[in-house]
Amino acid sequence: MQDEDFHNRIRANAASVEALLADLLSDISRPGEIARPPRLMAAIRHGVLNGGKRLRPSLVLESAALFGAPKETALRVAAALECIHCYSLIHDDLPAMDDDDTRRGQPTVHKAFDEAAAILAGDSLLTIAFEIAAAPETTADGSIRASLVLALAQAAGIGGMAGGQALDLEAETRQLSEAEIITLQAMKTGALIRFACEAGAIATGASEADRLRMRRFGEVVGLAFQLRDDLLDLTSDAATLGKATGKDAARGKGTLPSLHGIAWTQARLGELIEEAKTLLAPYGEKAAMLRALAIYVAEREK
Ligand code: GRG
Repeated sequence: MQDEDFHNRIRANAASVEALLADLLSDISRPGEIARPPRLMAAIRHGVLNGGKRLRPSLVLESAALFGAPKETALRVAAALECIHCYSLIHDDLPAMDDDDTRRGQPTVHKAFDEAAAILAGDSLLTIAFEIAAAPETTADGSIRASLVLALAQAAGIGGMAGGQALDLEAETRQLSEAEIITLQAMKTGALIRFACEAGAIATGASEADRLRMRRFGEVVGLAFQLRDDLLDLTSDAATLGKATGKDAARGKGTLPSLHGIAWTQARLGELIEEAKTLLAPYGEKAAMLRALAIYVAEREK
């Protein structure tokens, strides 16, 4: 696939999900709601409609396209997942967690508004994600909606992202073993990415074999995402020699690139790209975009 086609498609994916998110997160109340507080909605939009890469939505849309899911289903699942991702970033930026002032080049939600607004914006995004997935507009098939909601809950919850964040906070007080680091990362960042890749198979009621194949593909992409993220951090910390904060240094000790070095990490990323290609091989050219996304995740510069 040509670079230009890939980037155009990523941009189109992002634009279509952002248009739906803007609609779903507008000030206008939906049926079943009593009212939408304008300041809460403004805080929510500040945390969502602010220029993320929309990687997870693109993975959902492309896995859905591979299995022939209706576009509306794919877009709504992508939007639901991005709401959960944005909630996690808003809460992660709070003083009780990572204590960050900027995100995606703008003030974090608690800086632009206040801490209570950021907590409530995150809570609301987590909740609306399930409302979006569970609504009949997602698909008329109730059992597929239930499967999507279940998988989304498992990815976001105790055994997924929230549990991974808890382990990550523990890592600030003690050195984790390599096995613990791998588990933490599979949960904290891997679980949502795995869901994104599996979503197309779930949304179309694909065979168990297809679902498991896409689940493994998602694990591989999640691992590559984290390794690349940690490698970018390691090389930018080295470039800013000694400018890393104590918190950055504590986190840096808990990554695979910091344990094994840059050459090992690059070799591992190469292996993961190969595994991703092997997993997608049965789908042939139909999986070209997912293949390109796996490579992009492993090689991206930001
Ligand atoms: C608060 C329950 C809870 C969980 C937070 C994912 C997470 C758990 C925190 C994010 C911390 C962080 C910056 C981790 C590094 C990897 C990561 C998830 C980066 C952000 O994802 P991108 O690069 O971001 O896809 P954009 O802005 O493009 O959406």
